[in-house]
Amino acid sequence: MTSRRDFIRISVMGAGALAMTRGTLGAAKLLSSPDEVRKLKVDLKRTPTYCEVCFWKCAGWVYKTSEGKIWKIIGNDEDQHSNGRFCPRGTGGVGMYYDEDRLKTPLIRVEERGKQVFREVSWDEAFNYISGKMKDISSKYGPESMALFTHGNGSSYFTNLMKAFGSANIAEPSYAQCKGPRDEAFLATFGEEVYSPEVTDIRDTKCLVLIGSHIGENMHNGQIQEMSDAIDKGVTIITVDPRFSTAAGKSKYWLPIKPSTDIALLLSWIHEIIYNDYYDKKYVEKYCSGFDKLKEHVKDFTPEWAYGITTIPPDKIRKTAKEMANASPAVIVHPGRHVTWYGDDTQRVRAIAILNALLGSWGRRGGFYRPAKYDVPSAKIPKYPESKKSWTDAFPGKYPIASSPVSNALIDASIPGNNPAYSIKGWIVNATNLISSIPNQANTLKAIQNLDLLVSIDTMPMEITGWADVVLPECTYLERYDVLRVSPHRKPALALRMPAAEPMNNTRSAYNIARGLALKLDLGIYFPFEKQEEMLDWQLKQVGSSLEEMQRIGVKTKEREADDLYFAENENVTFSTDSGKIELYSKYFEGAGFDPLPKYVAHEEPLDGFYRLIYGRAPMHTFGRTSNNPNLTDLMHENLVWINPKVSKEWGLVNGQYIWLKNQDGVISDFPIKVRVTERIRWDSVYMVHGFGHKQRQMKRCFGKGASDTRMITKVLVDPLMGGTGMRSNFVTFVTEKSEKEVAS
Ligand SMILES: Nc1nc2c(c(=O)[nH]1)N[C@H]1C(S)=C(S)[C@@H](COP(=O)(O)OP(=O)(O)OC[C@H]3O[C@@H](n4cnc5c(=O)[nH]c(N)nc54)[C@H](O)[C@@H]3O)O[C@H]1N2
Ligand SMILES: Nc1nc2c(c(=O)[nH]1)N[C@H]1C(S)=C(S)[C@@H](COP(=O)(O)OP(=O)(O)OC[C@H]3O[C@@H](n4cnc5c(=O)[nH]c(N)nc54)[C@H](O)[C@@H]3O)O[C@H]1N2
Ligand code: SF4
Ligand SMILES: [Mo]
Repeated sequence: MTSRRDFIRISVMGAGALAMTRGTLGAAKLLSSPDEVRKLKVDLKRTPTYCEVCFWKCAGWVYKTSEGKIWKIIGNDEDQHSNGRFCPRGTGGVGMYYDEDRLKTPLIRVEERGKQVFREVSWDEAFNYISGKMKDISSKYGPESMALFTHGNGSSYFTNLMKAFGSANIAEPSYAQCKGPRDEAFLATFGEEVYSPEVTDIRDTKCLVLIGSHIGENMHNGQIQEMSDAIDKGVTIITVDPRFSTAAGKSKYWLPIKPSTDIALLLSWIHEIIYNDYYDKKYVEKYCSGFDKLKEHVKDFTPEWAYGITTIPPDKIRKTAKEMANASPAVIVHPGRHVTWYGDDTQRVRAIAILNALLGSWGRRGGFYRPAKYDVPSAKIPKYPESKKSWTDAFPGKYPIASSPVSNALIDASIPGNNPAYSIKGWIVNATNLISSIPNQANTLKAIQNLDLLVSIDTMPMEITGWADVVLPECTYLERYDVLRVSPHRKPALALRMPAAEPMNNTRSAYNIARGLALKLDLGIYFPFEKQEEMLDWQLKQVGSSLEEMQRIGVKTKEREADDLYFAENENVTFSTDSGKIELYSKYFEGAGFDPLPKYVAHEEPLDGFYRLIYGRAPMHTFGRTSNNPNLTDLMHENLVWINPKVSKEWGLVNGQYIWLKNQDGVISDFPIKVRVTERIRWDSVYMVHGFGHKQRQMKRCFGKGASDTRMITKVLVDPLMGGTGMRSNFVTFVTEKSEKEVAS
């Protein structure tokens, strides 16, 4: 069994390598370990923050040099998300501040959309332009014809602005491109979602089942630390992945499943667990409904049946089912996070939820804990105007169980040819690079070409800014206050982000941008505090703290009100489902016209000479947002395409060779990608890391480096229940020489 030290090596390596990077940080000398930094802290000014490099939101301290330059970020020891330790990306976050390619001042487009000819303008002119267009759209089509796409911590301010304006069309890609199916599946089953950070009690688990979740490359900090601790305590890990992931390397069982067949494996595990009486009878009897129907449903889904579909041998299915049962209830079948894979994703995650229920892991130590959080009041503002229409009215009846707005539905509603019942005419896009986060780029661009207004708020000249009418430069997280972090965890906690430096150039914080726009739209009453810090201080005082206290401590944790992290023995629990029980059989899905129990349906297979394109994360990057980060490009500057040796031999491809990828619709990657020949991927698939292949020349370090998976994802399998975009439905072949025509296109 590998040790914890070995598993988190990448994190240490990352920090070490960063410490050795060149002058980009502007500091004379960089130290290599947080301990050394801690020793020095008495001499240095430190400012609390929480990280914005990914959405785990680790809290930490920003240190400055004696000359006042931002120097180093380390974890806050009090913080449950980080336990005092940042991942390499978080440590490298300083590079976001020092990136010389950052957006510097507001811009207004002067030529055709996409040509990227802009003029520099003042904030006042930019706000006048945007508010004028928004008022036009509102008077012609109604305020509901504006939509907001947003991700990250500025979201709440733009959400407030949009709601005050009269539109509820507010979508985050973290729903329909990420965890939406899992949230809906867990809501339908347990009446509760799994939140972020996930409420998986990994540190105390005895058996961890990872269905595609590639923890170790997926570097969500607290999660990876808990997994390392569990490894040290001898946890059994079962990894289901067509690729030998980092997690597979730490696993007792690696099940190299044929992609897209996971539901069959899950059904056969459920079969094994029920028909061998492995399930937690007391728990199922007390808390669950629909057991008999489930039992009948999985009657024929034997390991032999699943073998024919998944290529996983029956004895392995049996053994792994037994392992789960032995560990029950301290077992976690991980719900995953980015789960929009094949369009049947809500049903796949429902099977995962059902399996957890049978094993009695929900609400149990080593399974899923009950989270707790601070209840921080929002500023007192007038009631929002009633929105007469919302995204659900654009295509009535579509995605009936979606509990959040679906980004791709809003995009589709912006294309008049789709005949939406009403059209979206203007977008505000905050901190999301829709060109690379939404599949089927041609569709997104078509929507953009039909808009009356596109505003992009970003820190970097990313692809989306190139299509905008107005670009508003936000300062980085190191230069601003932000919402208080109140994410649920084992104990309620608050974390503060405050500026460690003045906003560079002519940039502003999301709060100031949203409030500035609100004032121009005569909606200033919805932003009653002129200064964000006044609002934070007011909020903190409502929960017994203050800005002054939080500036000193960064993170405030309190004890839970009751000792209820797990269900008590024989506790009577009412679940927030229709029946008050854990619904193994979902009447809710049935009522909406969907399968009440998950079914396996076969997916399309690659044609000869084509391979399924699968993708994932690299430890040192977050999507495409870090691709130009001077610290992180030092660690990884391009992605590679993983190809099985059998395939490379057939094609005469060698390690290190650059090739282009071409998909089933004839789309060719914009840039060549380097081949990595490896046994670690099945022969029927190829793998690459998401977030590379940037086309924006303004980002000098990452332009043209590697290939974009999104460019190749032209076929999307949309989840009919909630609108999630399944993206692993594309097949690629290899182009070793690009013809002149292809290069020009
Ligand atoms: N093909 C493909 N598509 C995917 C995925 C995939 O793996 N493959 N993953 C999906 C998943 S799981 C998710 S969660 C989504 C994520 O999708 P996005 O949220 O779009 O993520 P990023 O691509 O990182 O884009 C973030 C944008 O925010 C900007 N930004 C960074 N910091 C700040 C800031 O402080 N303020 C402002 N205003 N802007 C900032 C960045 O420069 C960048 O333009 O993508 C989804 N789409
Ligand atoms: N370093 C780093 N960490 C991150 C992020 C980041 O950008 N960088 N992003 C964060 C975010 S927002 C998210 S949502 C998560 C996403 O991370 P996760 O939810 O852990 O992973 P996925 O992207 O769903 O899945 C990637 C894995 O699925 C495997 N896979 C592909 N097809 C199949 C299949 O058909 N069946 C099975 N069983 N496996 C398959 C791939 O080989 C790969 O190992 O990561 C988070 N953590
Ligand atoms: S996991 Fe890493 S990148 Fe994400 S918030 Fe934490 S330190 Fe930042
Ligand atoms: Mo995500």
